[in-house]
Amino acid sequence: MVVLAKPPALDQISLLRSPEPGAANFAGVPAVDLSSPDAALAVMDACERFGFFKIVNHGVPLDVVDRLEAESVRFFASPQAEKDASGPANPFGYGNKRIGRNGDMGWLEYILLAVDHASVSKASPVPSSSLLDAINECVGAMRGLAKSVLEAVAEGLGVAPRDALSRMVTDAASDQVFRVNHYPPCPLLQLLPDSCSVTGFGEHTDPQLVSVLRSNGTAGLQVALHDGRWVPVPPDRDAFIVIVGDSLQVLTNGRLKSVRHRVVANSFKPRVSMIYFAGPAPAQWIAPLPQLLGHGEQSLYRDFTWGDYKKAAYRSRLGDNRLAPFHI
Ligand code: GA4
Repeated sequence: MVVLAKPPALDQISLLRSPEPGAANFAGVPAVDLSSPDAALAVMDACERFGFFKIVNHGVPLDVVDRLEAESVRFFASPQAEKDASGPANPFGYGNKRIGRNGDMGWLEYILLAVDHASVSKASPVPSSSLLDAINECVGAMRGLAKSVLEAVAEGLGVAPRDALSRMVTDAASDQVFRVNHYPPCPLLQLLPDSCSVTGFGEHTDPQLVSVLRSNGTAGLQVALHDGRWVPVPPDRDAFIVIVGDSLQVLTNGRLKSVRHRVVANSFKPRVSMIYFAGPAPAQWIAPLPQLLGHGEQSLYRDFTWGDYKKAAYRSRLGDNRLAPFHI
């Protein structure tokens, strides 16, 4: 057995085997133009086959995302003591390496914020007003994309009304979260064998309905295909990535499946990503839409509310299968 000596700074962070080169006859990340007439079909097809896709031609002005990227880079470059003043994240605020409350660690720092309606909640600490303005602009745009995606999913599933899913996340009490992640370069990676990567953000599924992500031009995001093979998602500054979450899996009675994803650190380039997580109101029942249950078909899950699920999620480890205990 080969025992790898980890450089001390990586002590608590797990190492991964990189995906096999060319691990897939995977044709690449499916791209969907939400303004095209067949968008609903394309969204459904990508969600069913892969559980993720990228939105191109989305209409979000690039300066909106560029501004948040620049503000984030500025914040993460500020002195550690200033950053620490907005943390430690519990769960909201500035976080450094620690993810959640149960010992998960990654090679990143981040800001995690609660969103009320379409802007950051007054209760979430944001380091500066210019960063807050930039985040709020992005929240508005990415929330709009999540809404359009969920409308397309409803249409693709043949569910009426068209807002049957999207209204869960636009509801005044909906539980939305926004995070900005900064993965600093990890030069120590060069001391490890080529087949090894350092965990930036460990593998997990997102608990919400959908997540909308945008990153700078640095690679790192990887997604597990339904057959378990990991594939890299090449960075695309001009696109948004959509990821199916656990709640949408249950709402569709497993027809769509949440997708495991992770981020690996890069030795030279910093990665900055921003993600909007579209969750429902705490009292919302997460159960298959009645129109999707055929005659005599039963739910694959026992009924629970988003509040129940979230409570359970915060007791779990990042990589746990959080839906397993709800399976019938
Ligand atoms: C994963 C998706 C989102 O980033 C997040 C994460 C949350 C956190 O970072 O506080 C969790 C994780 C995420 C799922 C399980 C729990 C909670 C860390 C963790 C170990 C903000 C979310 O909603 O769930």
